[in-house]
Amino acid sequence: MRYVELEKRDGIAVIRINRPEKLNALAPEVLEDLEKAIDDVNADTGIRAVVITGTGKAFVAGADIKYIGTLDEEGGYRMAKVGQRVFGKIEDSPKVFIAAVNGYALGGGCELALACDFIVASENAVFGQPEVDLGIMPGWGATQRMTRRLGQGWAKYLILTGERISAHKAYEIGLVQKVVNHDNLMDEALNLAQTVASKGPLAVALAKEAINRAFQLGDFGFEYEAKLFARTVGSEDKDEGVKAFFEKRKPEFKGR
Ligand code: DAK
Repeated sequence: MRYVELEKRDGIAVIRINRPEKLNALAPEVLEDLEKAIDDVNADTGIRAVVITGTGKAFVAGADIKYIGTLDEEGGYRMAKVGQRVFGKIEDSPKVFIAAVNGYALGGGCELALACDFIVASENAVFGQPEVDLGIMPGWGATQRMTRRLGQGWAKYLILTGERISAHKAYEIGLVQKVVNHDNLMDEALNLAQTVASKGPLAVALAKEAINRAFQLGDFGFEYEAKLFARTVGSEDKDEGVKAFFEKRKPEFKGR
């Protein structure tokens, strides 16, 4: 892959978007490489958690504006569908994805971070949905995922004004889960990845699924939670977790 590096160690994968000369802007070929990396980690049963980050001073400074300039309405729809498919593979994955935001996360970059389960930000990070400055609106999920995460007030504020906000402001409004010293960003993100990777894999995957569906299911969400909960209670992982608790040792989960 030309624009994305993929490393795996001890059950954790790191996907690094690597087009620093254009601030990691997501041109179609970059998105294609990102999809390949996501498909790879999703198919790898040895991987439990994934950290996505960027090379240089940007996480991702957006979709590629040069490419956007070439699109007509039909091309715009196709582009929306490709990005939504790729980001959907993150959201729907049974593995935990963490965005380690090292710098600019604008437009499609902020949408990529929003598709991840947690966002850990360097204190240098800048977030925003500046599409309206270009006369367009977000097309890779921000109107939906940001609204679900932050509520309509902040989603409208950020998407309709295009204002760029600091990591600390992003933390204050609940967009970001942790703000850390820039030099510690990867260590903090990897620690968080290791924490979730040490938990019951089935429990983590099913809890993520139930939370993902919280806004679609209405009251049926409680029934859905009960069904998924029952699967975890009937699992070998539960037997192991309970046994390990009383034996005062770390559990060895198998994900079933
Ligand atoms: N696309 C293409 N190139 C970009 C880019 C981008 N998003 N962002 C930066 N670059 C390029 C710059 O043009 C420059 O290239 P050269 O001039 O060196 O050839 C290089 O990266 C370095 O950028 P700067 O020289 O501007 O660097 P600075 O440090 O001065 O400024 C900046 C950094 C992040 C403040 C600035 O680059 C900036 O404002 N960039 C644009 C950020 C932005 O507006 N991002 C949102 C893009 S819109 C859709 C789906 C998705 C989307 C839209 C539609 N449909 C399905 C239809 C998503 C849209 C977006 O993401």
